[in-house]
This record gives sequence, C-alpha cells and structure tokens, in this order.
Amino acid sequence: MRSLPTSVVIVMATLAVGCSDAERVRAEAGFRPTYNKATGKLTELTLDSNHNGHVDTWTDMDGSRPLRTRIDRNEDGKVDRWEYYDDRAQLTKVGFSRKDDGKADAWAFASADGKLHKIEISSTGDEQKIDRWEHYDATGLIAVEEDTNGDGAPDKWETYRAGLLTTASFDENFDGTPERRLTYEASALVMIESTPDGAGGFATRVQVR
Ligand SMILES: [Ca+2]
Ligand SMILES: [Ca+2]
Ligand SMILES: [Ca+2]
Ligand SMILES: [Ca+2]
Repeated sequence: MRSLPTSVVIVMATLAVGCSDAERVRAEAGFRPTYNKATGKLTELTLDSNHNGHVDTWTDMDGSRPLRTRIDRNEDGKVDRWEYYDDRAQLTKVGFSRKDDGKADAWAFASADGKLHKIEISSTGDEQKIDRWEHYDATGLIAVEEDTNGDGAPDKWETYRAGLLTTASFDENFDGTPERRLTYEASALVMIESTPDGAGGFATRVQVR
C-alpha cells in the first residue's frame, strides 16, 4: 500500500497558495481541474500520469480534499485501480479488478501503519457480497475465510505460516462452527479432526502418515 501520489500531494499543497500559482503547478504536472460552475469549488482533477496525451487518472475532489481516484494503468479504457481516501487525504482502501473487466472485485485495506492487513474479495464483483477474506501481517498471508454457500458467513477457514497452509477447517452444515479440521505440515496432511466437542476442539483425531 502506498500513500497519495507525490504529484497529488504537491498539487494539493499548492491549492493553499494563490490560485494562479496552483493552476500553473497543476498544469505543469499534467493535471486538469474541473470546477463547480455555481460554487467555484474544485470537483475533479484528471491526470495524464505518463504524459502520452491520454488521461489515465481521475480524482473526485471536494475542494482541496480528494475523495476517490480511478486509474486506468494500462490505458485499455477500463479502470483497473480505485483508491479511496479518508478525511485527512490518507489512502484507506484500494480496489482492483482480478478479472480486469473494468469492475472492482477485490478491495485491499491498510492498517494504521500503512501496511496491508486485509483483502476482501467478491466472486460476483459486488462489494456488498464479499465471499473471501484474506488476512495479512508483516510476514504475509496468515488466514483466509471463505463463504462457499453465499449466505454471507464464512464456512471455511484456513491458517498459513510462512506462506504454507497449516490448517483448514470446514463448517459442513453452515451453522457457524466447523465440523472438521485438517492439519498440514510442510504442505502434507498430517491430521484429520472431527466430532466437535462444543468448546472449540474436536473429540475424534486421526493421524495421517
Ligand atoms: Ca496517459
Ligand atoms: Ca485498464
Ligand atoms: Ca457461508
Ligand atoms: Ca458447523
């Protein structure tokens, strides 16, 4: 995750300066502003980030505050990155399209220190219907939750260590708790647990050799 592009920050800083100065800096950086005709407020900044004559970045603005940026990085006419900002113009969420169909279907969230901590994925490209949640810490992927029957609740849980799957648990009757847990060592299945004991453990354990 990165913070606001430096060019945008520079332009924003110059918005506090005299109007003509701000316009000059924006123009030199390749930005084109759109103002609300009635209020005079800045509503959109467009940018040709690679200076090839085609606009590839659109930022919705509330005056000097950026709200959302849409970016077509490969300039194929389909937006492939969506950036969302909070009140302090900090990047909080980045949407991307795993299918590259111009529609966001995954959203990455940063923690307070700016590091990736979660990706929410919708197999149908609907932000209201997330069916996969990936959790990250400084070591990388640590856990995945999945909603396999589309009821909005996770029913499959995986844990990872150093990039390798360590456990996979399955809620086979979709009541919110797992009936079965598989444990892996070095990617090989070593144990199958079943018969939940009601306290988060399992009464039946089968070692796999
Ligand atoms: Ca361009
Ligand atoms: Ca594109
Ligand atoms: Ca489910
Ligand atoms: Ca269950």
